[in-house]
Amino acid sequence: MEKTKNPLLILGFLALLFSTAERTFAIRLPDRNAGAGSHSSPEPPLRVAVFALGSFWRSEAAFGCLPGVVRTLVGYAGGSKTNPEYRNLGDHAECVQIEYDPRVIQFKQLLDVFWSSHDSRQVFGQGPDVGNQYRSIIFTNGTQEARLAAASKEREQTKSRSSIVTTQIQQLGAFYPAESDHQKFELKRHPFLLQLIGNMPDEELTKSSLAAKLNAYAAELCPPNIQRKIDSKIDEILKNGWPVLREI
Ligand code: MHO
Repeated sequence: MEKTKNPLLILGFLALLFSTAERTFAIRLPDRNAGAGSHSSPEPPLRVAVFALGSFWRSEAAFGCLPGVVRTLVGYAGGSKTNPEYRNLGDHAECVQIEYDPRVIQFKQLLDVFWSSHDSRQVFGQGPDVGNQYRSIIFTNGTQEARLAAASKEREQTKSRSSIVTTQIQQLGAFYPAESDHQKFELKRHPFLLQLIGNMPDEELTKSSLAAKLNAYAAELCPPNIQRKIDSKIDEILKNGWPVLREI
Protein backbone atom coordinates (compact mmCIF):
# COMPACT_ATOMS: atom_id res chain seq x y z
CA MET A 1 0.00 0.00 0.00
CA GLU A 2 2.80 2.36 0.91
CA LYS A 3 4.41 1.78 -2.47
CA THR A 4 1.31 2.59 -4.52
CA LYS A 5 0.83 5.91 -2.76
CA ASN A 6 4.27 7.23 -3.43
CA PRO A 7 4.19 7.49 -7.21
CA LEU A 8 0.88 9.31 -6.97
CA LEU A 9 2.28 11.70 -4.45
CA ILE A 10 5.31 12.33 -6.60
CA LEU A 11 3.16 12.88 -9.67
CA GLY A 12 0.94 15.30 -7.77
CA PHE A 13 3.96 17.15 -6.51
CA LEU A 14 5.45 17.37 -9.99
CA ALA A 15 2.18 18.65 -11.43
CA LEU A 16 2.00 21.30 -8.74
CA LEU A 17 5.63 22.24 -9.26
CA PHE A 18 5.16 22.51 -13.01
CA SER A 19 2.08 24.70 -12.77
CA THR A 20 3.75 27.00 -10.26
CA ALA A 21 6.97 27.11 -12.25
CA GLU A 22 5.04 27.95 -15.35
CA ARG A 23 3.37 30.85 -13.64
CA THR A 24 6.54 32.04 -11.99
CA PHE A 25 8.84 31.97 -14.97
CA ALA A 26 6.22 32.61 -17.66
CA ILE A 27 8.25 31.00 -20.39
CA ARG A 28 7.15 32.38 -23.72
CA LEU A 29 6.18 29.81 -26.30
CA PRO A 30 6.15 30.66 -29.99
CA ASP A 31 2.57 31.27 -31.09
CA ARG A 32 2.87 30.10 -34.67
CA ASN A 33 -0.03 27.77 -34.10
CA ALA A 34 -1.99 30.27 -32.08
CA GLY A 35 -5.38 31.47 -33.18
CA ALA A 36 -7.53 29.09 -35.13
CA GLY A 37 -4.85 26.39 -35.36
CA SER A 38 -4.28 25.89 -31.67
CA HIS A 39 -7.36 23.74 -31.05
CA SER A 40 -7.40 19.99 -31.27
CA SER A 41 -9.64 20.12 -34.38
CA PRO A 42 -7.84 19.84 -37.73
CA GLU A 43 -6.29 22.98 -39.22
CA PRO A 44 -9.02 25.08 -40.86
CA PRO A 45 -8.62 25.85 -44.55
CA LEU A 46 -7.38 29.41 -44.21
CA ARG A 47 -8.00 31.87 -47.02
CA VAL A 48 -6.00 34.87 -48.17
CA ALA A 49 -7.19 38.35 -49.17
CA VAL A 50 -5.09 41.29 -50.36
CA PHE A 51 -6.09 44.95 -50.30
CA ALA A 52 -4.37 48.26 -51.03
CA LEU A 53 -5.74 51.26 -49.11
CA GLY A 54 -2.93 53.71 -48.50
CA SER A 55 0.11 53.35 -46.25
CA PHE A 56 0.52 49.67 -45.50
CA TRP A 57 1.48 50.43 -41.90
CA ARG A 58 -2.07 51.49 -41.24
CA SER A 59 -3.67 48.94 -43.56
CA GLU A 60 -2.10 46.09 -41.62
CA ALA A 61 -3.46 47.53 -38.38
CA ALA A 62 -6.96 48.01 -39.82
CA PHE A 63 -7.41 44.24 -40.25
CA GLY A 64 -5.14 42.67 -37.62
CA CYS A 65 -7.57 42.63 -34.74
CA LEU A 66 -10.69 41.26 -36.42
CA PRO A 67 -11.98 37.96 -35.06
CA GLY A 68 -11.08 35.32 -37.66
CA VAL A 69 -8.01 37.13 -38.96
CA VAL A 70 -5.12 34.80 -38.24
CA ARG A 71 -2.12 36.62 -39.71
CA THR A 72 -1.28 39.77 -41.60
CA LEU A 73 1.67 40.66 -43.81
CA VAL A 74 2.47 43.89 -45.67
CA GLY A 75 3.87 43.91 -49.17
CA TYR A 76 3.68 45.12 -52.74
CA ALA A 77 1.22 44.06 -55.44
CA GLY A 78 -0.73 45.41 -58.37
CA GLY A 79 2.20 46.36 -60.57
CA SER A 80 4.61 44.71 -62.95
CA LYS A 81 8.03 45.32 -61.40
CA THR A 82 9.73 42.16 -60.15
CA ASN A 83 11.19 42.21 -56.64
CA PRO A 84 9.99 45.67 -55.63
CA GLU A 85 11.48 47.36 -52.56
CA TYR A 86 10.12 50.13 -50.39
CA ARG A 87 12.36 52.77 -51.96
CA ASN A 88 11.91 51.35 -55.42
CA LEU A 89 8.50 49.80 -55.71
CA GLY A 90 7.84 50.78 -59.32
CA ASP A 91 4.18 50.58 -60.30
CA HIS A 92 3.10 48.48 -57.30
CA ALA A 93 0.81 49.59 -54.48
CA GLU A 94 1.41 49.16 -50.76
CA CYS A 95 -0.79 46.26 -49.68
CA VAL A 96 -1.83 44.10 -46.79
CA GLN A 97 -2.25 40.37 -47.12
CA ILE A 98 -4.74 38.90 -44.68
CA GLU A 99 -4.90 35.23 -43.76
CA TYR A 100 -8.31 34.45 -42.35
CA ASP A 101 -10.53 31.64 -41.18
CA PRO A 102 -13.64 31.66 -43.39
CA ARG A 103 -15.63 29.95 -40.62
CA VAL A 104 -15.29 33.14 -38.57
CA ILE A 105 -15.03 35.99 -41.08
CA GLN A 106 -15.85 36.14 -44.78
CA PHE A 107 -14.47 38.08 -47.73
CA LYS A 108 -17.67 40.15 -47.70
CA GLN A 109 -16.95 41.38 -44.16
CA LEU A 110 -13.34 42.11 -45.05
CA LEU A 111 -14.70 44.26 -47.88
CA ASP A 112 -16.79 46.24 -45.37
CA VAL A 113 -13.67 46.91 -43.31
CA PHE A 114 -11.77 47.83 -46.47
CA TRP A 115 -14.34 50.51 -47.40
CA SER A 116 -14.67 51.92 -43.91
CA SER A 117 -10.90 52.12 -43.34
CA HIS A 118 -9.97 54.61 -46.06
CA ASP A 119 -11.25 57.29 -48.41
CA SER A 120 -11.76 55.46 -51.68
CA ARG A 121 -12.58 58.76 -53.42
CA GLN A 122 -9.25 60.42 -52.79
CA VAL A 123 -7.31 60.74 -56.03
CA PHE A 124 -3.64 59.78 -56.24
CA GLY A 125 -3.07 59.24 -52.54
CA GLN A 126 -4.51 58.55 -49.14
CA GLY A 127 -4.64 61.12 -46.34
CA PRO A 128 -1.35 63.00 -46.33
CA ASP A 129 0.39 60.34 -48.46
CA VAL A 130 0.56 61.31 -52.10
CA GLY A 131 1.42 58.95 -54.94
CA ASN A 132 0.47 55.94 -56.98
CA GLN A 133 1.71 53.54 -54.32
CA TYR A 134 -1.18 54.65 -52.08
CA ARG A 135 -3.97 53.86 -54.54
CA SER A 136 -7.01 51.84 -53.55
CA ILE A 137 -7.28 48.28 -54.89
CA ILE A 138 -9.33 45.18 -54.11
CA PHE A 139 -7.49 42.07 -55.27
CA THR A 140 -9.71 39.14 -56.09
CA ASN A 141 -9.20 35.44 -56.37
CA GLY A 142 -11.87 33.86 -58.59
CA THR A 143 -15.18 35.01 -60.01
CA GLN A 144 -17.13 34.86 -56.76
CA GLU A 145 -14.79 37.37 -55.09
CA ALA A 146 -14.72 39.51 -58.25
CA ARG A 147 -18.54 39.68 -58.17
CA LEU A 148 -18.62 40.57 -54.47
CA ALA A 149 -15.97 43.24 -54.99
CA ALA A 150 -17.81 44.79 -57.96
CA ALA A 151 -21.12 44.81 -56.08
CA SER A 152 -19.57 46.43 -53.03
CA LYS A 153 -17.91 49.09 -55.18
CA GLU A 154 -21.25 49.84 -56.81
CA ARG A 155 -22.90 50.20 -53.41
CA GLU A 156 -20.11 52.50 -52.30
CA GLN A 157 -20.52 54.68 -55.39
CA THR A 158 -24.28 54.86 -54.83
CA LYS A 159 -23.73 56.51 -51.43
CA SER A 160 -22.81 59.75 -53.18
CA ARG A 161 -22.50 60.93 -56.76
CA SER A 162 -20.47 64.02 -55.92
CA SER A 163 -17.18 62.23 -56.57
CA ILE A 164 -15.92 59.02 -58.10
CA VAL A 165 -14.82 55.93 -56.19
CA THR A 166 -11.26 55.40 -57.49
CA THR A 167 -10.85 51.83 -56.22
CA GLN A 168 -9.56 49.36 -58.79
CA ILE A 169 -10.56 45.71 -58.80
CA GLN A 170 -7.80 43.40 -60.00
CA GLN A 171 -7.19 39.71 -60.23
CA LEU A 172 -4.50 38.96 -57.64
CA GLY A 173 -1.12 38.29 -59.21
CA ALA A 174 2.27 38.26 -57.45
CA PHE A 175 2.42 39.56 -53.90
CA TYR A 176 5.89 40.58 -52.72
CA PRO A 177 6.30 40.71 -48.92
CA ALA A 178 7.80 44.00 -47.75
CA GLU A 179 11.04 44.36 -45.80
CA SER A 180 10.74 43.24 -42.19
CA ASP A 181 11.06 46.83 -40.84
CA HIS A 182 7.61 47.48 -42.30
CA GLN A 183 5.90 44.45 -40.77
CA LYS A 184 3.87 45.19 -37.62
CA PHE A 185 5.13 48.74 -37.86
CA GLU A 186 2.57 50.24 -35.46
CA LEU A 187 3.48 47.68 -32.82
CA LYS A 188 7.18 48.46 -33.28
CA ARG A 189 6.51 52.04 -32.24
CA HIS A 190 5.59 50.69 -28.78
CA PRO A 191 8.58 49.02 -27.10
CA PHE A 192 6.43 48.38 -24.06
CA LEU A 193 4.05 46.18 -26.06
CA LEU A 194 6.95 44.40 -27.76
CA GLN A 195 8.37 43.61 -24.36
CA LEU A 196 4.99 42.43 -23.18
CA ILE A 197 5.02 39.64 -25.77
CA GLY A 198 8.59 38.70 -25.03
CA ASN A 199 10.58 40.70 -27.60
CA MET A 200 10.13 38.16 -30.37
CA PRO A 201 12.71 38.04 -33.12
CA ASP A 202 11.55 39.94 -36.20
CA GLU A 203 10.85 36.84 -38.25
CA GLU A 204 8.57 35.46 -35.56
CA LEU A 205 6.88 38.81 -35.04
CA THR A 206 6.02 39.01 -38.74
CA LYS A 207 4.15 35.67 -38.61
CA SER A 208 2.61 36.01 -35.18
CA SER A 209 -1.17 36.16 -34.71
CA LEU A 210 -0.74 37.83 -31.37
CA ALA A 211 1.52 40.49 -32.90
CA ALA A 212 -1.07 41.12 -35.65
CA LYS A 213 -3.67 41.82 -32.96
CA LEU A 214 -1.40 43.97 -30.85
CA ASN A 215 -0.31 45.87 -33.95
CA ALA A 216 -3.94 46.88 -34.44
CA TYR A 217 -4.29 47.61 -30.74
CA ALA A 218 -1.22 49.89 -30.86
CA ALA A 219 -2.83 51.88 -33.67
CA GLU A 220 -6.14 51.93 -31.75
CA LEU A 221 -7.85 50.21 -34.64
CA CYS A 222 -9.30 47.18 -32.86
CA PRO A 223 -13.09 47.07 -32.55
CA PRO A 224 -13.88 48.93 -29.27
CA ASN A 225 -14.84 45.80 -27.28
CA ILE A 226 -11.56 44.10 -28.23
CA GLN A 227 -9.56 47.26 -27.56
CA ARG A 228 -11.04 47.27 -24.03
CA LYS A 229 -10.44 43.55 -23.55
CA ILE A 230 -6.76 43.98 -24.37
CA ASP A 231 -6.53 47.04 -22.10
CA SER A 232 -7.76 45.02 -19.15
CA LYS A 233 -5.56 42.02 -19.98
CA ILE A 234 -2.54 44.29 -19.95
CA ASP A 235 -3.63 45.87 -16.64
CA GLU A 236 -3.99 42.42 -15.14
CA ILE A 237 -0.53 41.37 -16.31
CA LEU A 238 1.03 44.52 -14.88
CA LYS A 239 -0.69 43.92 -11.56
CA ASN A 240 0.65 40.38 -11.45
CA GLY A 241 4.10 41.71 -12.08
CA TRP A 242 5.39 39.50 -14.86
CA PRO A 243 5.02 41.19 -18.20
CA VAL A 244 4.43 38.40 -20.67
CA LEU A 245 1.25 38.27 -22.71
CA ARG A 246 0.67 35.00 -24.54
CA GLU A 247 -2.76 35.31 -26.03
CA ILE A 248 -5.69 37.60 -26.28
N1 MHO B 1 3.01 58.87 -44.07
C1 MHO B 1 3.86 57.77 -43.95
C2 MHO B 1 3.90 56.90 -45.13
C3 MHO B 1 4.56 55.65 -44.82
S1 MHO B 1 4.27 54.49 -45.83
C4 MHO B 1 4.50 53.04 -45.27
C5 MHO B 1 5.23 58.26 -43.52
O1 MHO B 1 5.33 58.60 -42.37
O2 MHO B 1 6.17 58.34 -44.29
O3 MHO B 1 4.32 54.67 -47.15
